[in-house]
Amino acid sequence: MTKIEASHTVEEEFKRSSDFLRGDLSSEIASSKPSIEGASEHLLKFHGIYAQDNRDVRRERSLARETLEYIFMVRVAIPGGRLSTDQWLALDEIAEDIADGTIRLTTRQAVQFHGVLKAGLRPMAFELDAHLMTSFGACGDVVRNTVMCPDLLANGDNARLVLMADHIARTFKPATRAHWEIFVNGEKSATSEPDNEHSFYGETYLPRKFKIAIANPRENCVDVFAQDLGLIPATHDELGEGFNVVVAGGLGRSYAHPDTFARLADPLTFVTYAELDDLIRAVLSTYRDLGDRTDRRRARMKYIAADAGFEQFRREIEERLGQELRAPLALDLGEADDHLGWRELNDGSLQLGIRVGAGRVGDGPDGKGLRSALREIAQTLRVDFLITAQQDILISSISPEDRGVVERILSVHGVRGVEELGNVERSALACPALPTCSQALAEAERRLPDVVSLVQGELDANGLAKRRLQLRMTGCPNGCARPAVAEIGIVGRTKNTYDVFLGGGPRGDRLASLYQEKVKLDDLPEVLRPVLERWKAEGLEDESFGDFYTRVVSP
Ligand code: SRM
Ligand code: SF4
Repeated sequence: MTKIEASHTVEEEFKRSSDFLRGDLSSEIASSKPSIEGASEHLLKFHGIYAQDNRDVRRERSLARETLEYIFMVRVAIPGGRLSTDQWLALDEIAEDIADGTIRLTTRQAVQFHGVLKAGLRPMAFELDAHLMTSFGACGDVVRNTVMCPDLLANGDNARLVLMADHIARTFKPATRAHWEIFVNGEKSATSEPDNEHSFYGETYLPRKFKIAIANPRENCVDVFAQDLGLIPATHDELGEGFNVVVAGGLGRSYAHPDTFARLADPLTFVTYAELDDLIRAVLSTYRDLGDRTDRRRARMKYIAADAGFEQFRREIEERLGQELRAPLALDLGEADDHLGWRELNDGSLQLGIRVGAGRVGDGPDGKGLRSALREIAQTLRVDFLITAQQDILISSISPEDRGVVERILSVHGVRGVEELGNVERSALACPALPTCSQALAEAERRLPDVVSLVQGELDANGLAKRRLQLRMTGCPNGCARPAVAEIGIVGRTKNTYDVFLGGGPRGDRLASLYQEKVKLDDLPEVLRPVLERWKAEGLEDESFGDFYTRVVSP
């Protein structure tokens, strides 16, 4: 395969001349300017930080010739989404003291803080480091936060598997000490890291981000086919335990670039535990060397596989590995488990999954709400917290005798149990979009409750109230809440309109197709009514909406 030869993007030069992600960040952070721009803004992303402005006041400030309201978003990488009570309490304190009072759980089991001022960046990094967390590598052209089915973590009897998300995070995190020097104060850092950058990253790191997920072999709650590299535990008759590996997925698209598209990952091979790191390195080096560094919109690994053909892509990985890849084993991934409600774990302890609307953990104006409830639980009991890829939170390792304490605290704070939720609400996802995301074309998280009511209302009116329906909404086609694989995907097109995609499903193994363009949210019930009516009339018993749509309406 050949390398794309043309002039590289300016971002490539920013990386190359940054002395392993240092650039001018130290002086920029110390300056009195409220914002950070240019090369430093790009480098900042590797440190998990996005320079943003409050878009709700952008226009009025511009008209009044005032400076914009500059704020930062900080993303904390949390491998597999697992946190101790101390870590949760530290995040809660950061939300209160440094950010906008909320903790935003992400679709990759990480945490985001919004509304952070520049002066808060160093104190936050220091606080995170003191609790063995970091925002470093949560964004940027590197291996991102590794997601993992919470059931593998909390119920796992295979010690190697339980540690896998941590192992990947440690092995593939950039090794430069830049973050600790700039933000945490080098030598004193608790999570001190080695000095030399990995050879597989080099000076210019990857062409763009790279995403890894570890799925439960029984259910696809992590959307493993949306990843650059997905690992699905499997057992080979002769070789024993290991992973089926799928590669070259990705969901982002851009309206302005018609040659961008969503792609599902394809099965690549089966590897044993001992072979895994070398395989990941071979895939990463293929991507590092052959990814398009001339156009960031087409720089993801999926485009190498799509442009060259999957067989050619596979051969390139084999060449780098120095051996033939064996065939993958058969896959049988079921529908995603949302992990909500009470369940007993293998060790006899209990777990409670709580729905978090669009991942936003906060309190109401009366000071009561999910954030306070979780804080009180963390202060009272020694439990684990697990963030799911559905933006929800699980309280895990609860002693059976403490169940009443947890229930009382949640009820005092008005946190609803899963049995009180409507079926659409139960699985709906939305990205942050306005007012923080610079790429948002339309609202998402803030309008999700209205959209859920509209769609649930339509189900109720059609006698479908008890049927599950998976709805995901984003403010643009980058697809951060993974609408491209949802039964109903609502994707921001203009300020007030959305493209509606139908036909994905909870197994995450099928792309939804465009059903109608430029729909106003108020018109959604009318737009969906004909297909929902057909689902009721023509659907097989227990056939999901996505399966029905793909079988009958748009085969
Ligand atoms: Fe995303 C960019 C939020 C998961 C595809 N994503 C962004 C930015 C950073 C906007 C920006 O570039 O300025 C958003 C921050 C907005 C804000 O104000 O907070 C953002 N993405 C999110 C989160 C928080 C959505 C959520 O509701 O939870 C998720 C954080 C994940 C994490 O913890 O690491 C998030 N983003 C995803 C996913 C889903 C996934 O990874 O499972 C995707 C689709 C999968 C994929 O990567 O193909 C996704 N985000 C994108 C893209 C398109 C990338 C592409 O190459 O196609 C962008 C745009 C970009 O990178 O330039 C983007
Ligand atoms: Fe922003 Fe678009 Fe991602 Fe939503 S989908 S957070 S609008 S980049």
